[in-house]
Amino acid sequence: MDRIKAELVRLKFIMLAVFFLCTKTYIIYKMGFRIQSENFLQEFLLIINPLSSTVLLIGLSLFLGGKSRNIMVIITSLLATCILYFNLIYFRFFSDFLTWPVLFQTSNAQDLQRSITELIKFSDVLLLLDIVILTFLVLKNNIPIYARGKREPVFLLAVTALLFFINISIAQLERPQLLTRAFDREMLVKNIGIMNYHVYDAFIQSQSKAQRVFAESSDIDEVLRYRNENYKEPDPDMNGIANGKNVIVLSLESLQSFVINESLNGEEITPFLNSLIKESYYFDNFYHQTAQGKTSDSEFLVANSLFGRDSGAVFFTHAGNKFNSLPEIFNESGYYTSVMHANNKSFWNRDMMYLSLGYNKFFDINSYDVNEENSIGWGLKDKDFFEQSIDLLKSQPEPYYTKFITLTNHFPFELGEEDKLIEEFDSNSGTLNRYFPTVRYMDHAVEVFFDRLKEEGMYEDSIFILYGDHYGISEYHHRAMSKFLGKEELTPFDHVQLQRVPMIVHIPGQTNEVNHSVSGQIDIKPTIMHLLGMDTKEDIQFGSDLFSPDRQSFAVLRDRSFVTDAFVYTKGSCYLKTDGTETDLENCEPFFEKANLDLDLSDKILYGDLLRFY
Ligand code: GP9
Ligand code: MN
Repeated sequence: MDRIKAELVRLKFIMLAVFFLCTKTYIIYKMGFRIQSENFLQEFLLIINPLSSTVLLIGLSLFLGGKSRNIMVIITSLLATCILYFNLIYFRFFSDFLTWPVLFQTSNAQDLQRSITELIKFSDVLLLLDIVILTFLVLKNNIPIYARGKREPVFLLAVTALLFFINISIAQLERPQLLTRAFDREMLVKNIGIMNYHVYDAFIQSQSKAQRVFAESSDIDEVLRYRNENYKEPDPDMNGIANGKNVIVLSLESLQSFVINESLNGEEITPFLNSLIKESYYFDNFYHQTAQGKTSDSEFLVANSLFGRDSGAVFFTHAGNKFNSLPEIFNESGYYTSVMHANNKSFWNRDMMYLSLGYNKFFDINSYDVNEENSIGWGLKDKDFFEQSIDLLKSQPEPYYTKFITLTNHFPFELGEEDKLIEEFDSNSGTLNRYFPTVRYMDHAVEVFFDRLKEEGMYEDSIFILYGDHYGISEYHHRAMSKFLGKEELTPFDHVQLQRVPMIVHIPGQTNEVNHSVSGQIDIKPTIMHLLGMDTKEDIQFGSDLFSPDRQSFAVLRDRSFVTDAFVYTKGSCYLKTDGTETDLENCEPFFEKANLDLDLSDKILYGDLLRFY
């Protein structure tokens, strides 16, 4: 007991500095970054999350003895304060946290320079208060000088590890998959703290850097050969059919195909989409090909006809790559390109990635009037989102390519009573039960959008691409899902079939056609390009035009499952497409090569940043 007491006395100065820095970090969280919490646990995390990194940083002084130890405490406090302050200045301008790539991006820095005087406040001097006190104490010789303790460094590392473990466990409770999905910088800062976030960011960035360094320009030759072999001529009747028209893309949150043309308690689930399909080209064997990056993966697939990563989110890891994206191609053809989505711009690192993809403008949450009344769940309700978007759409020069991303039909599928147009389902899964009314609501919101476009005379001159971004109901809800589908149980085959999402191409004045060929999000880019009469021969892409007469009916999912006209391959087994019975693996084998080459070559481009050589 006495030894512990003695040790604590020895550590008094260091503990004081830790206390100061943690308090300062918390104050900056609340007053600078204006981080809000929704419950006690989140607030608690906010208070404790600076601890592990602060103890480690200030504790570095334990490796020294004598006078230098106290000086080191002051230096590390100052260093941490600088990091916090850079973030604060950056935040005041961009409402976002620093990332390593941003530090080396000169364009951002120039933006900052111009307004640096506005970003610095006189009261910021207060951030140095602790440093002043610590320095004063040392100068006044109030702090005893100790020799280096042998065991202290080990003790330091153990305490840091323990504190970090406690932090991460609580964070994992609050935000499952926090680190693997890494969707939002604010979320990361809220959960693991700003310093740990910087370390995590450095790790993610270095991972992708390594492969890039070793890539050579000749690496792209194999990809070019593969692309040439797989190029498909467009359908002459469809090629250029939408030339010069505005292109409106709707990314429909968590919409899966199993609700299309179906009803619940005698009520249609998607009456508007069902009627739209009757005047559109509808693809009913179309698959999402996303993984952990969810919406952002689907955006990546659509923009590049390249696959996202099998883990993590390409929007975070490869935002610095060179792409030949759809928005860029549209820009070159004289189009104005934009995204409308009423969420924080940093979510999924969109603000950074959209710069790389070349969008002219991102209408994020700040372009919308969002308040308590018009929000639910993740934010602005879809109907209000579309209504408010009309004026934004009008403000754009024509022709434009604009993508809308809806939000209401997002897990956990919350909806106010007044917006419930159909009843919930009745199963053991609240998630699945609530899914139907939110899908129905989104369907209604899209209807309102179309009505408004017609009223404003903006409908005729546009073509529309609507697709589901990814699944909304995960495997976890299979029991409930089997009840809805009227099946005894769901097999891996059924699971793959549930990865189908609606894909609709609506060209005003064109008649209806249902296309059963197997396809996926990777095919959207060449399809749009050909509809606009753009040449895809020179473009590196892994999909093919959905209208092309000789396209191969095929889709590979990101987990390497694949689907052909006759077979479904998943989890090492081959199934007959007709009835889902398991069949000889030999039947699926001829397609292994294509499935693997599609994914592997696409990955090669991504990890090697090979398009910079093209
Ligand atoms: C958030 C929205 C939802 O902006 O795109 O993201 P998700 O969780 O579906 O990937
Ligand atoms: Mn989504």
